[in-house]
Amino acid sequence: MLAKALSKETAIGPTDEPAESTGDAADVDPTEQRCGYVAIVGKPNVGKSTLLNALVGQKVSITSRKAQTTRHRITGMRTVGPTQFIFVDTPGFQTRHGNALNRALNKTVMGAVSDVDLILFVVEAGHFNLADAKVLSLLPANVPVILLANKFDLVHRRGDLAPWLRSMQERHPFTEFVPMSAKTAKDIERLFGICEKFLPQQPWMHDPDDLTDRSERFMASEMVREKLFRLTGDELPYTSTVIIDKFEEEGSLKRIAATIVVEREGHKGMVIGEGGEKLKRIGTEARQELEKLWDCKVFLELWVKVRSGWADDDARVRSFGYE
Ligand SMILES: Nc1nc2c(ncn2[C@@H]2O[C@H](COP(=O)(O)OP(=O)(O)OP(=O)(O)O)[C@@H](O)[C@H]2O)c(=O)[nH]1
Ligand SMILES: [Mg+2]
Repeated sequence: MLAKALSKETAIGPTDEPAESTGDAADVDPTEQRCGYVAIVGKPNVGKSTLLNALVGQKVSITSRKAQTTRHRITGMRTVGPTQFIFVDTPGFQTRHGNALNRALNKTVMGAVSDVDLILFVVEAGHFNLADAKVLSLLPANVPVILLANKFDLVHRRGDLAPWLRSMQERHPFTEFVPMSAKTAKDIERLFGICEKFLPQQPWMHDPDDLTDRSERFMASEMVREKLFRLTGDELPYTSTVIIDKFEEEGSLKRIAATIVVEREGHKGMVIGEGGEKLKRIGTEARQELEKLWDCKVFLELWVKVRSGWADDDARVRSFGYE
């Protein structure tokens, strides 16, 4: 499990300020502790993972301007005073193609919302379309839902938001409306206060320094995937994935070998780039992030393989680690 014993530079607060330190377990009487699950759901690309990272104060979930970045249920924890928040980031709910990968992603979303104390339903402030409506229709009736109108910084005429908010009120009995930006520290602080009252009084489930329940191996594959998403143009379809072939530790060095799996021979060239330039950059940037995250030296070796039709093949999708 990845804990907070990480280098100071990795502390990415929502903006320039590093995240405030978490509570000291010894200071809080277990009978006064609060702890609970908060699921973050919404259509692709609305900023769910950006929000999770800001709430946790560290990058535990990868982000990009492309849709379908998150493909797993990713838990991030933060303990503030007597309260331990366990946030659950989810893939953006897929409404377009019904391939095996998208079915697996949607199953992950549904599994994540079934047993939580609170749901943050994330939309882009001022927008609501069929894809948002589909996600909303799937939320369980017995869990409080907060409407989180994200990317508020992009709304130029804020007065226009009032009629939109009224129309949203008619769509679902939301417990609260929170217009905010996942990239603004003050908004993130405010959100903790809003969510706290929904969490039950019960002992913490994690060490207050834990950041995520995901393994280092998983973080390595995700970091490579993030760079792949960010450094290749829109031409590379989302049907690529990363598998870790080797993860070895030698003292303070981690040796990792990973394979980027793409669907077509042509995609392979896009990932490798001219003279191997693109692949080299993906590797360098992923290695640098991992070295910061773990505060140790990383040796990362990358390969590219073609597996045509993997995203349409249930067995293969499962074998690549999707539920
Ligand atoms: N302007 C602005 N951009 C934001 C905000 N929050 C997120 N973004 C951007 O929106 C894009 C998508 O962010 P992600 O956090 O990857 O979105 P997601 O909902 O997790 O996407 P999927 O995992 O694909 O479903 C990125 O380019 C973010 O930088 C915000 O509050 N304001
Ligand atoms: Mg995401």
